[in-house]
Amino acid sequence: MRKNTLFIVGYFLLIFQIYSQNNITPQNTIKIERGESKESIIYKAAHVVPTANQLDALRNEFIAFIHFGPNTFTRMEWGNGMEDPAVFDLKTVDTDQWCRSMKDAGMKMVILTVKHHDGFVLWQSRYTDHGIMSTGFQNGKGDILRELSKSCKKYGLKLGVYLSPADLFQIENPDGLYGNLSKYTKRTIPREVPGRPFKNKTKFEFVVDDYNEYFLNQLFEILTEYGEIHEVWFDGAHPKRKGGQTYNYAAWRELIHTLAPKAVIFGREDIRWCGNEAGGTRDTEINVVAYEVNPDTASVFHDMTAEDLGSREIIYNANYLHYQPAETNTSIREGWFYRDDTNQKVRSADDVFDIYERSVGGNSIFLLNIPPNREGEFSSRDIEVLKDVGSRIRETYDVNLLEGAKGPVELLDGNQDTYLLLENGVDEFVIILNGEKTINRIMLQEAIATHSERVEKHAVDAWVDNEWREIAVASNIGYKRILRFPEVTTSKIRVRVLESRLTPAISHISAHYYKTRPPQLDFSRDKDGVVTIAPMQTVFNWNPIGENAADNLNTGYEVYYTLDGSEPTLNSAKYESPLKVEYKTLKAASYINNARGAVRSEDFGVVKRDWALIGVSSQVNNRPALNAFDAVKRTYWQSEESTENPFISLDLGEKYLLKAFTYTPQTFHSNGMMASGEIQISENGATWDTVEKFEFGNLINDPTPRTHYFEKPVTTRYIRLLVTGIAGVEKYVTISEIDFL
Ligand code: FUL
Repeated sequence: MRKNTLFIVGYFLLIFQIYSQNNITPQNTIKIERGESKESIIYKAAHVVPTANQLDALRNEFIAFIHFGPNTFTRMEWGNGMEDPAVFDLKTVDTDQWCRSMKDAGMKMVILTVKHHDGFVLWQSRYTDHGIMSTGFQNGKGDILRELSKSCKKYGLKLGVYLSPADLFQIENPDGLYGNLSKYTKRTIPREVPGRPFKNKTKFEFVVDDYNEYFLNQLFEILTEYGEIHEVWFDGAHPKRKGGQTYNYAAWRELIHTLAPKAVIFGREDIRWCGNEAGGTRDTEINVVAYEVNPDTASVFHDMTAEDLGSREIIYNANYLHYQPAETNTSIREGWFYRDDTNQKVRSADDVFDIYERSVGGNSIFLLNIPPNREGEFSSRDIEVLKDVGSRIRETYDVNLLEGAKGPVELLDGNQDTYLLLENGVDEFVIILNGEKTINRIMLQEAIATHSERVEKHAVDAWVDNEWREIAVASNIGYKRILRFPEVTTSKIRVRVLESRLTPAISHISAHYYKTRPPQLDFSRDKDGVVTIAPMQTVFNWNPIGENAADNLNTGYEVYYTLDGSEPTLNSAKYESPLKVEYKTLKAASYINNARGAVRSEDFGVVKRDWALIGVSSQVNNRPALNAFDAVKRTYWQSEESTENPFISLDLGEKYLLKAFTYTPQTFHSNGMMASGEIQISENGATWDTVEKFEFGNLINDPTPRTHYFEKPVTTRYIRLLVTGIAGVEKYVTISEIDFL
């Protein structure tokens, strides 16, 4: 009796503590006090909500990135800042065509790299000559941002700008402003330039140095002269730094908030990077994230790339809780810039649609890069993919199979502002369909604007054979969760919230059907050159009760392939069992009846079985040089730390005619990435001649295989790879695989 009374009193005290401490209204950032109880922290987390701009950004869902500049012409991933502006040899540009394709894909906004790391500007800046004004394009009068902003208006797209804080032109050029150790003094932004007045008369005064002044002046131009800007994208990547240059972010932010009040800032407090450039979204992408310092006033870029940013365990140790959605950014092509239409791979529509469902349907924003080519257009291959993806999105998600269904009306009314509160012990709801329907997708949304993200785990059941069958389980919902499962025919579905923070508010449920296509294929080759072709194992965010989803979905298909570079058809060779492929391009596609899936193509080079190691600069104990050519991606060679250039020399067993070399980096960490090197050959394996030099950019963020095509093919048996540059600070190299084509 006494014990019970104490328990009840304790319980009420706890509730009182939570409510008295935390009688809070929803906010974008909430401070956690020292020694605060777990319950109180959860209470606060359940009140962290997006700003109006963040909510709009989430509702954009699918947006475009455009990487365009000197790299488009030099075919580099990163320029060095010393390029002659004339390399940007553009004759025509068709931004209407870009916008039409984005609309076809269902995108709502486009972000243009108005200045990438090389410092070259794509608009008519008053503050530099290093840009489009110094090229032959439209006699130096061209302005890509202007063209794009006009097309955006015409096609109803929002516009965003990527302005790289890292600026190699300003670093390398002797009069460059970056890291020039100039004094911090009071400066007026914008600095007036005779003959080029601004229509916008706003003036700012900031105490900044030369580079920050330059950056602010440029922000002023792009935020006032090109219509409403909806996103400003700050890249955290820095190929180089100089002079201890720091950024006056408080000034940048004040200027952005004043001049572009609708813009979200990427890389800072508004939008975070998802942490990879491959299109991966976390299984649990919670946008209520933990911060040590106040994200609204912090002066440095935050690393928000850890796997877990917002679970209970993480937020219990936070000083601030902040709402910050992730952007899942990736490129439709290998690399961020256009290179060519022969060797540069383009993602299939299957791939892009899969990323769409996992990112948008995983509580994040999908930012897909489509790099225009040297004619200033999207290449036809990219256009086809965008069209196909757009029609898949419309065909799947514009048809709601809960049309006419019965259940809580707030969930079915198509209005994101109405919601069902799961309170008073109710943690599930049932929807009665308008007859039997075959479905394989469910979409759920929470009322995040008012109630934050509260669901931590949920399950969906379908009524099959007179009982409930669980068809999907996932963690959070947030802005949007798309659940994917093998098709089921049912007349009733039930959603169960299994774990949550306070009372969840669900605003939407719909059911859909995606017509499954013949599966995408994957190749794997062993040391003997034998290739196995199998359906790609897509990552599904659901647990279909012990079933292997990918295998279930991928039935009834056949695979046809070619080895002569031609496109596979039903008349090509049929794949029955693994086959040896050496020195050839393998192209394969799956078929279900007459429908063909995406073509998978890969150049396979010299088989590595008879290769021998004839020299290596050094190797650490458990990472021997042999790992660099064992045909196993998991293992890698690591040289010892040294200031000397690492190298590895190989005997290929016999003479081969080689036209390219592929470097596959290890993906366990970002140290030891090979940024540049030389290919050397030898007659005897003793004396070496350099025949090729290569450079690879952006390996730390994007550790995908890189191929360097030789200027002239070489014939050799002995070959050496000399590493002349390593990305990052570590002075050793890591190589998962070397291949010669
Ligand atoms: C990275 C950059 O280094 C790449 O070149 C690209 O712009 C990508 C979006 O961000 O950090």
